[in-house]
Amino acid sequence: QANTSLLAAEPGPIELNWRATALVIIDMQRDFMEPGGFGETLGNDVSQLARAVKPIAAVLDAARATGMLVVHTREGHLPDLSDAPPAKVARGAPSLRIGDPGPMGRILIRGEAGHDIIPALYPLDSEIVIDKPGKGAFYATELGNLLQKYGIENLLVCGVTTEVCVNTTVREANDRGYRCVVLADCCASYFPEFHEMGLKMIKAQGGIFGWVSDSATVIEAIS
Ligand code: C5J
Repeated sequence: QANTSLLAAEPGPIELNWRATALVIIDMQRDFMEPGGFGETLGNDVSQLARAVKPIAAVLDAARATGMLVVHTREGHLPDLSDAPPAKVARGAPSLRIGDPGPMGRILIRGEAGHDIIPALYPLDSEIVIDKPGKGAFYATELGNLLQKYGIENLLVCGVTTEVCVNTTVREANDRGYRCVVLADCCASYFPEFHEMGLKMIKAQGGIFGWVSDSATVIEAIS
């Protein structure tokens, strides 16, 4: 594998130095993906997210084989909710609020079964796991420092949900100078139309927040 290659993407191809590129997998947690978690308590159809799992697993396998830096994120809060803004906890009309006991443990609380990453995409011990209290992966986390330490300039971004935590993280990363390539088939939303628009927002205006590509294109480029 060459260090640098041109990746087909929209709004146009992007030259990537793969040694300065990390795979970032956003919030593939049971609380969003499975019945009984945070996503479902908010009234969402969690089956909408399942389509992203296989493409992410394929990219993850390829990334692991090349030794690419892999970062997984998890949205959630401390058991005492001291990092959960009351305005977040109070939001909406969920059947269970953040911190309430549910079938997979307390909703969106670190250490509970529902907060953890789904078995199909479980991190290796050598991979970075970022616990984040917000939607963006940079807010109140060590992610920026870690990416700097590893000399990362580009992020391949996957995960859920496209318009919420993926978009927020991409916008944060873009403002910090990272070039983000979002892998369309590796993201999903409870609302298919938000997924489409979330991707369009990233690549519009000449790539105002970044680029959009897909799993097969990346796997071919790095394998
Ligand atoms: C949401 C996320 N949708 N990971 N979180 O609340 O996108």
